[in-house]
Parts: sequence; C-alpha cells; structure tokens
Amino acid sequence: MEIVLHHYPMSPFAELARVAHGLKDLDYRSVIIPSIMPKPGLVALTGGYARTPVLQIGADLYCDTAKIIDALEAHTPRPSLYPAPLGDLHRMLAGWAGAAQFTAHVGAALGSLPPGALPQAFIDDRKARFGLDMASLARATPHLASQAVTAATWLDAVLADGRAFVGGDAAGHADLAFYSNLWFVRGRAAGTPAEQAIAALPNLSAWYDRVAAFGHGRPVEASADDALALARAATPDLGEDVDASSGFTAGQRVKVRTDGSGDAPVEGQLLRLSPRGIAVVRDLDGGGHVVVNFPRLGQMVLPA
Ligand SMILES: N[C@@H](CCC(=O)N[C@@H](CS)C(=O)NCC(=O)O)C(=O)O
Repeated sequence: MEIVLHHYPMSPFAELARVAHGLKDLDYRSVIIPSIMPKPGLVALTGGYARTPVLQIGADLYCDTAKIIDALEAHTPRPSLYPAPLGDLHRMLAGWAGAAQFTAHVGAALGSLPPGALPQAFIDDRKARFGLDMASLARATPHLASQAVTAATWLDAVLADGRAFVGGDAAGHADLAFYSNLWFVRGRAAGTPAEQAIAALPNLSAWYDRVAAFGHGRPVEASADDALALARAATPDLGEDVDASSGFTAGQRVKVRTDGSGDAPVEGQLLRLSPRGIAVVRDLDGGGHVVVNFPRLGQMVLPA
C-alpha cells in the first residue's frame, strides 16, 4: 500500500517524519501542504486536523508524529524506531522533545529572527490557532534559548561514552525527535549565541551528522487530488478496539480535539480507543471513507 506524507519543508515535526522515512529507506509520495490555514486538501481527508505532518497509507490517516511512527513501524518493522535497550522509553523521550523542548528550540529560533523576517500571515495564523504573541516571544527568547542549550548539553553528556545514538548502537524515535528540534535551530537561528553554543558540543555535533545521514528516503511529488484519489480507491482498517474502561463504545459518534489547538475537532464513528491510540471512521465528501488515527496522549475524546 502506497505511503503519502503531507508536510511542508520548514516544519520540524515534518523533518522528524522525513528522517524516519530515510531510516527505514522508504519510497513515498510527498504532498506539500500550506504552512498556514486554510489547508483544504488536508482537511478534506482528516475532517479537521490541520497540523503538520500527516501520514496517509491508502485510506488510513495518521495524525501526529507519535502515531506516524507507529504506522511506519507496522508498515516496515525493520529497522525498528524502538530498538533495545530503550524500547518504549523512546516514546517518553520523544514526548519530552516534542513538548517543552519543541517550544524552547522553535521559540528561541523564531524569537531571534530580525523583525519582519516572518510573513505577517504566518504570525497571524499562529496567533489565532496557538496564541503566539511576537512581543512576548521576543521577551522569552533568552530564557527559551537557555532551555534548548541545557537540553543539548545533557544530550552531549549522554553521548560522551562513545555511543552512536541516544540508546546505543541503533537510532530510534528519540534521536529523531531531538534531531528535528536542533535542525530547526540550525536552519533558522544560525549564528545566534545559542546556536553557536550548541554547535560547539562535540559529541552532539557528530551524532547530529549521523542522524542527518539517514536522509529522507525516496519522496515522489504528488498533489492533494492524487492523495484524495488514493484514499477513495483504498479500504481502511475498520478493526475495533475500544477499552471497556474508556466509557465509550465502538460505533458511537465522537469528536477528537487536539489539546492546546484552536483547530476544528475531527468528528466520526469511534473504532478504537485505548492507550494504543484513537481511530474514527469518517465519510469523505463525494464518496468513500477514511479512518483517522491519533495517539492517545494529547487528544481529547468527547461524545459528538
Ligand atoms: N504533536 C504533533 C505536533 C505537530 C505540530 O505542532 N506541528 C507544527 C509544525 S512543526 C504545526 O502543526 N504547526 C501548524 C501548522 O503547520 O499548520 C506531532 O508530533 O506531530
């Protein structure tokens, strides 16, 4: 079944997903989505989720890199992104990298840009959807930079025993999550004191180059229409797995809302709800249906 990655070049979470495709040496279709709303092609598939990236395998959609990595693991199990000895600890480390540390790295990088460097439409979009305020960000930038430098220094110390990756000989989800934050700082904040302090960490720099060497796999450009046609032609995984303790039942109509985002919730019929994830089935306008998958953490499920 064909893999489609919906993403845009500048997104750090998209970079995490791209390097996962590189590590697993995958062929895939690459659909470039807008970096701001509206995103009609993407929302036609997901029904509301508009964050970046989204993975599509036929008529199954995977929102959030946590779920995307699970889907790639199921599609191509080797090499695993949860290698021993850390195994699922990779998830916990990646969760930290993708939350407070994402804010620190990306905030420090965006906050150090000269005034006028970011398009006003981008600033307005992030303000409306995530409450971004450029004046507050400018004030917070030295603090955010200190948090990023501290995390980078910890990582450098972890790597000081000569291990190739965070958990030993094999790279995993945590490596990609730390890498994508640092990739954004390198790309957007080159020459700032924080970026220079990070670049001076020798173990970290060598590790960074090892992760970058995985590349992005083999993307072939495709359009939003191509992706929609692929979804219509495929049959999604309609398997049910709703935990009795969840208070919900399979078949019930629900809304799935991403915590901390002003984006529209995704409404559909519940298929799966457990610590393994959330899945709802929804009809596509014009025919066909898709299953939209989320990780359990970071998503609110409400009766529709
Ligand atoms: N927890 C999500 C976060 C995704 C996320 O916040 N991505 C950023 C871009 S790096 C985003 O969606 N920004 C708004 C947008 O692209 O419209 C994940 O792991 O995929």
